Parts: sequence; C-alpha cells; structure tokens
Amino acid sequence: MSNMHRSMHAMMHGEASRQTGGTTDDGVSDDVDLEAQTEQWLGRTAGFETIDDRTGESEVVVEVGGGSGLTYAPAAVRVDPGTTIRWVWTGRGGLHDVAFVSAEISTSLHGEQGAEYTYTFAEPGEYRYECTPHAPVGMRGVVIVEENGR
Ligand SMILES: [Cu+2]
Repeated sequence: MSNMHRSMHAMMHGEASRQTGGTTDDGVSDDVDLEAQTEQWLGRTAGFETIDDRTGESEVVVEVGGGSGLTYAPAAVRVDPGTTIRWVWTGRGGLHDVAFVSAEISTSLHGEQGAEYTYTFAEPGEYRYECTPHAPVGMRGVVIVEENGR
C-alpha cells in the first residue's frame, strides 16, 4: 500500500459521516429524502445507467477515469455494510480525485495509472462523491450501503 493510501485511510476513518436525510417539516422520512437526493445526484452523473448491485461481495473495484476518462465506473454501486470499495485510477482523463460530498475529506489528485484508494463502509447510508476538477461535467458517483441487500 502506498503512503497515500494509509494516510487517506487514517484521515477518513471515523470521519466519513453518514449522509442522513433528516426528517423534514412535512414528515417525509429519512429514506424518502435519501432516495430523492440520490436520484437527483445520479440524474447529473456522467455515464450512469443503473445502480450496480454488488451485494454479497466483500470488495468492489471502481475505476477512476472509466470509459473515455471522465467517469467513475461503475458510477453507482449497492453493497452490504462492511464492503471495501477500491478506487483504481486508469490513467485516462487527466487528474482525478474522490471527494465525498458530506464530509470535508478527499483524496489527492492523481493522474497516473495504478493509483488507488480504499475505504470500508461499515455503516448503512448513501455516500455521494465527485471528482473536484470534473464535477461540472458530471464526474460523480455514489456508494449505497444497505442492510440485507435492500
Ligand atoms: Cu476527474
């Protein structure tokens, strides 16, 4: 593992706050809020076609710079709690990072093939992230962590 991996993991550990929707004044539940937020997020996500169901897997690889280079691939994954996501830079599309929306944390920018970053999602929730330089062109992703595959 690189130093980048270790330091980022330490930095993120315990800090990647769960994205909770909260309860709105009109009584809309957390779940509905989260689904609406994720739906809106994915509507503006480049390369998004469907949420990739990866429940049952302990580790899932997401390409940073998938396709022509300005997407995460797959952009949306559904996983079980305790699953490790491994973001692997493809070397395509220039400099990318992985910046979580709900927490003031992000990886460094990398352009080189083979850079990687891992994070294990212990808690159920919907974790949206984006690439800082390419957010305006829809380089976004989401990790949906659900108990019992729902
Ligand atoms: Cu990017």
